[in-house]
Amino acid sequence: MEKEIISWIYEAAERVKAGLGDALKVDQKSGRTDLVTNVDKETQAFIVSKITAFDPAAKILGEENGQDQTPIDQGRVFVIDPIDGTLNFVMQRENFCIMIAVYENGVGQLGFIYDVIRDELFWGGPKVGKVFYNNEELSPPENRSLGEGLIGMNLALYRKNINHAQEIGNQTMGVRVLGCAGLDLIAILKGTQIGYISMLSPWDYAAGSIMMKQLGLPFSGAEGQPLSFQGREFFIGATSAVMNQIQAFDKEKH
Ligand code: 2AM
Ligand code: CA
Ligand code: CA
Ligand code: CA
Repeated sequence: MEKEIISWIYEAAERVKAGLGDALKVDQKSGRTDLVTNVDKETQAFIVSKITAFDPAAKILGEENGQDQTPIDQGRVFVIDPIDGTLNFVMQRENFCIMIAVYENGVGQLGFIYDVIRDELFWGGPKVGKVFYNNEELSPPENRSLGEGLIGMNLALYRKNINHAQEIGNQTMGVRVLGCAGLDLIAILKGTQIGYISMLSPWDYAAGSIMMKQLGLPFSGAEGQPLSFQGREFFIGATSAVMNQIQAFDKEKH
């Protein structure tokens, strides 16, 4: 299955790259900065057509095209974020990813994050027992603490200091705002960021969390509880050391 999924991702990416010079059809979703383009919708439809030909019984949970309500707990469910970082895609034509995850009866089996412009594919999970960066097996990153690295954050959380985001950020070497959840989760897998704090929907964290789990990296909701896979929610993913510090910090300050 993983070989097929990788081939769909590369084919989808070729289509996206072939259209990079074309005018986009851009629509607003919840507001001025929450956008969807024809490329988001077409990329999801393309991936869904490949999935349906491969496994007609599989279910789809995808951000676009009205497929965003499917539960992940029964049968095989493909979770798709066709373009993660749409605002970057529109404004920069880079710093966006294609993400796919596979759940079987609620258990994450495979995750894929592809940084299209940098040609960097991160993929793996329990189904293959490993995580790969292109063809190279990835080792777990160093278990660094807050003071020893950079943290990724959603800017609104930081600005409004939700769940002590500013105090947490101030203990790190620096806060980064990449505008693309997939890139932040890749950074944790690679060890170039010690964590990521954001407000995310299931398709934003599905692929990345499967690979994090495979490498022994924790992720959770605001109070350390499991993610709900329903709607948008507070997300923390980090090294074990940083996760412990954030949880202890929350208890101290309450
Ligand atoms: P998207 O580009 O697929 O929508 C931007 O901070 C990151 O958060 C992106 O990965 C973006 O995914 C995600 N995100 C989740 N919900 C969002 C929302 N309502 N508005 C903008 N970005 C959102
Ligand atoms: Ca979106
Ligand atoms: Ca997304
Ligand atoms: Ca998206």
